[in-house]
Amino acid sequence: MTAPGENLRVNGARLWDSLMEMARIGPGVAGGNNRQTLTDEDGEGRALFRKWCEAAGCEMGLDQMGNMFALRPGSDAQALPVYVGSHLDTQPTGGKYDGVLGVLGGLELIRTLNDLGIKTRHPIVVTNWTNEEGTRFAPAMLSSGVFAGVHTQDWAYARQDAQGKRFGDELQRIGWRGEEEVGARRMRAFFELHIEQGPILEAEGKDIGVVTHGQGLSWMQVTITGRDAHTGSTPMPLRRNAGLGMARVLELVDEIALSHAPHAVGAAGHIDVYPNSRNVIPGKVVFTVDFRSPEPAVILDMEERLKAGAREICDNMGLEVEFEKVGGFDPVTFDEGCVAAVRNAAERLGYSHRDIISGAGHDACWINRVAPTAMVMCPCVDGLSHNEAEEITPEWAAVGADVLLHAVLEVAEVVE
Ligand code: HGY
Ligand code: MN
Ligand code: MN
Repeated sequence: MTAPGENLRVNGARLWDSLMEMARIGPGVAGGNNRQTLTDEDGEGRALFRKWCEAAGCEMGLDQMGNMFALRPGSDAQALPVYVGSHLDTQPTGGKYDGVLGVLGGLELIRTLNDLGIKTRHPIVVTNWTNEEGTRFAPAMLSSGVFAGVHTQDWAYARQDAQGKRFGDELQRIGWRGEEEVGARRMRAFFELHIEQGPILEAEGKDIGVVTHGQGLSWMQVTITGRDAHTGSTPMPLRRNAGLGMARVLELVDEIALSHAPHAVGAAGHIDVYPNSRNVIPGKVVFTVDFRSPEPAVILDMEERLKAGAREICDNMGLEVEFEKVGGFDPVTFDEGCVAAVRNAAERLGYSHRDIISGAGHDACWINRVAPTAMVMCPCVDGLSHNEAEEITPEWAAVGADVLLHAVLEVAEVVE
């Protein structure tokens, strides 16, 4: 088996065109995307991805969570496939590249092998994981989690969005519920190409992030209950203001995360205020605290201090408080062999690189439980993501896809 030549590169222009064409589906209001999971726009994006994969000679598989698997046969049908991929669903104010680069970078890998007539012993499969973002249906990485045995399919099907719609019903409605059993597939390895979603690679002028670990995550949903009352006629001492209670808890969240500087982070991105009327003191608020750290003990400490501190704040204000863990996973150590394949590829291609810990969660974090897994990262402008202004350069996209291609070929074994 010979390592592929250094001059083997993807077609960066074709990759960029595909990214721009996919970005036209589910446009946001400020140049990004709003292609939330299991919406009609998600269905449209899936159809376009399937069309492209079939045009590239792939056979499309679909499982009962709507995970898509585009198979390029290898010379040895018995060899376990090497999987690549990420997710096509976006945040409501998402960028054009978060997840999409990993799916279409995988497709570009197939297109390049087709162009050059390169055969591999192991089959190669490009994957689109359903509902990575977890924004419409919590938690994040829902379907790769079912695939890895972390969640049951029934539990996932019962997840509801803000309108009370069930995941399983919406998957059926858009026509992307497959028959294949979730998690039945066996993988030789899984590689995910993703934008960094942080500032390190761009600031250090590095082309590639060799992802050795992923930090852990905790999503704690907090419900604070006070009493709706008139904002004008209710004397201040008589108020039970759930909104004020939340404000004090959010201050505490910031304090807790900063106490574990420089790596821990904490914030609340999801906040519902009831009744959310200009002249009613909020009687109830529901918000989700997102804590992250590379160290499990730090995550536990942050969760415990949140609960103790929020209870004290609410007791002093005559408010009730309840907690529900709605998402979470431990820090991840990726497979050394696959990480080395990524590092070797960057070296061989002459791209600058550095080891990095992923700040964001990815499907790779769950798939790492069932297959040797690694990630390739490219920089993004100002480290900005989960924002419609998310931006990368065509060069960064192509370099990331080149490294993905060479890392996969090292494991999938090129045959003469
Ligand atoms: O939340 C995350 O880290 C990922 O973007 N879903
Ligand atoms: Mn992502
Ligand atoms: Mn994301």
